[in-house]
Amino acid sequence: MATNKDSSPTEPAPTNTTVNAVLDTVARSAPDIRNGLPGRRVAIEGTNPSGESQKAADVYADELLCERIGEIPNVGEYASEERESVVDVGSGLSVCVDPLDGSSNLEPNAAMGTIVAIYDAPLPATGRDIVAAAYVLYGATTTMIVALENKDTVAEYVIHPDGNYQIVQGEMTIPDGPSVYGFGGRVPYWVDEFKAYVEEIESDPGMKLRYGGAMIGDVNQVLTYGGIFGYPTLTNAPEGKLRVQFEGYPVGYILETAGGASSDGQQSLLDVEKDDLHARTPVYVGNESLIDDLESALAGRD
Ligand code: FDP
Repeated sequence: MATNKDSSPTEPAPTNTTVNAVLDTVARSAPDIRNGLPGRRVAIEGTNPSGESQKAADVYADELLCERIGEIPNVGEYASEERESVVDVGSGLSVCVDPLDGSSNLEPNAAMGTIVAIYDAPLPATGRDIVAAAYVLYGATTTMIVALENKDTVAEYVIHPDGNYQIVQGEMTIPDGPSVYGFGGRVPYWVDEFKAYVEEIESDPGMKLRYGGAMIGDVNQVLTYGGIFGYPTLTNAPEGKLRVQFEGYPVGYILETAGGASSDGQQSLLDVEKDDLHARTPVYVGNESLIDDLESALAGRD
C-alpha cells in the first residue's frame, strides 16, 4: 500500500484537492468494478465484519478501491464494510467505502452501488466530520451522485465505459410532491408504530412502492422522484441492518444536501454517534415532511 509521501506535517492538507482526487478515482474505477462483476457472482468462504456472506465481487471491488484510494496524497485512512479494521495509508482525510452495496442483487442481475464517505477526522468519525459523500449506481447506465461540503447542491454525473464522466445535473434537489416509498426488513419484525406509519403512506393514492433490495438503487428512486426509503428498527434487530459509517452518514448527508431529510427515527442521521466502525443504525431518508411524520409516529413508542 502506498503511503502519503507528499504531505508535510507543517502544512494543512489541501482538502478540496484530496476530495476531488478521491471522487475522481471512484468514478474512474466504476467501469472496472462493473466489468469485474461477471464471473464474481459466487459467494466465497467467510463473512464480512458484520457477519454477512461475501461475494467474490465484494472483495474484488474492495481491494481495487483500497489500492487506488490509498495512493492518493493526503488520504490517511481507508475503511470498508468488507474488512475488519481501518487501513493506515498515510496522513490526511479518512475514506469509508461500501464497495458493492446490494451485492445480493448480483445473482438476479439487478442494481447495485458503490458508496463513499470522506471524513476530516480519524475513523470512526461522526456525521458532522463528513466533507463529501457520493454513490455510484450500476443501473442500466452507470451514474454517480456527489454532495460536497462547500456546495449546497448535489450533482449527478454519467460515467462512460472508458471511465470518463460528465455532469448531467448540477443542482439536483429532491422533488416536492413525494411519490415513491420503499422499506427493508421483514414485515413481521417491524414495530407496530412503524407498521401504522407505512399503512398511512400506502393509503396515499399518490404513493407507489419502489423497492429493489439495494439501498443505493432505492435511495436514488427517492432522490429522483421524492418519497421515503427506510431500513427500520426491527423487533429482532433494534439497530436495523445498515452501517453508520458506510451507509447511514453518506446517504443522510446526500439527501440533506439535496434539500431532504434523514433520521434514525429520532434525530438526523448525521447526529448519530457510535464508537464502533461497523455499528448499525436504522436509516430513513426522504422528503422532510415524510421524515417529520415518521419521527412523530415513532415517538409514540414505549
Ligand atoms: P446487501 O445485503 O445485498 O448488500 O447493506 C446491504 C443491503 O444489501 C442494502 O443495500 C439493502 O438495502 C439491504 O441490505 C437489503 O436487505 P434485505 O435483504 O434485508 O432487504
